[in-house]
Amino acid sequence: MRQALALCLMLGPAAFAAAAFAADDGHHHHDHNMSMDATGMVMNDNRTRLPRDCAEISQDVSLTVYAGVEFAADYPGTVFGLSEHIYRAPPCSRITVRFVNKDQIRHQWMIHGLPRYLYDAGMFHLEAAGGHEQTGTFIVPSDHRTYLVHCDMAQHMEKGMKAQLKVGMGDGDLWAIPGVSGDFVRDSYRSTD
Ligand SMILES: [Cu+2]
Repeated sequence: MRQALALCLMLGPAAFAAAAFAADDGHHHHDHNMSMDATGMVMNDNRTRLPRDCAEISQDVSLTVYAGVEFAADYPGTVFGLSEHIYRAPPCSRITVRFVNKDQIRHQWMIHGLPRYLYDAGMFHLEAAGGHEQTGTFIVPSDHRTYLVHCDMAQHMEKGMKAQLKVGMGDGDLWAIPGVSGDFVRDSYRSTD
């Protein structure tokens, strides 16, 4: 229950109701938007509801993403890491993410900017407790766009857990994606000045 309360402080009243429910049955809770247990949670899972601008699902895409400090080694200045910092998917595709946490602390794979009429706060969110994994699915709209993915635990994004999903051609690169853009790249060519 202590864990559930801590989660509520971060997520607000709706999460409190869900978390309290989960604590009551001791195992697993499902509602429209969230499933959670001791290994983590999946929020705003969507396998069936199409964005308004998609007539059908264009393709199924599967991603496996590992989180772990070992993946930070290649990027100076980072502490936490993801095995991949850039993902690609076609417009109107259905994306299933398997998020495997190799660390002993909690990590998240959270994507922003999805349609709010399908996803609360425009977000799809996997959270895996240390040593656990979570899998969930979401469907992206038809526009060519670059979406922010990050871990929302304090300081984790700033320390390396930032990534981007390019749907179609995307619409540019986000700032400070390890291996893609920002300080991590700038540092390496500054040394040749
Ligand atoms: Cu994290």
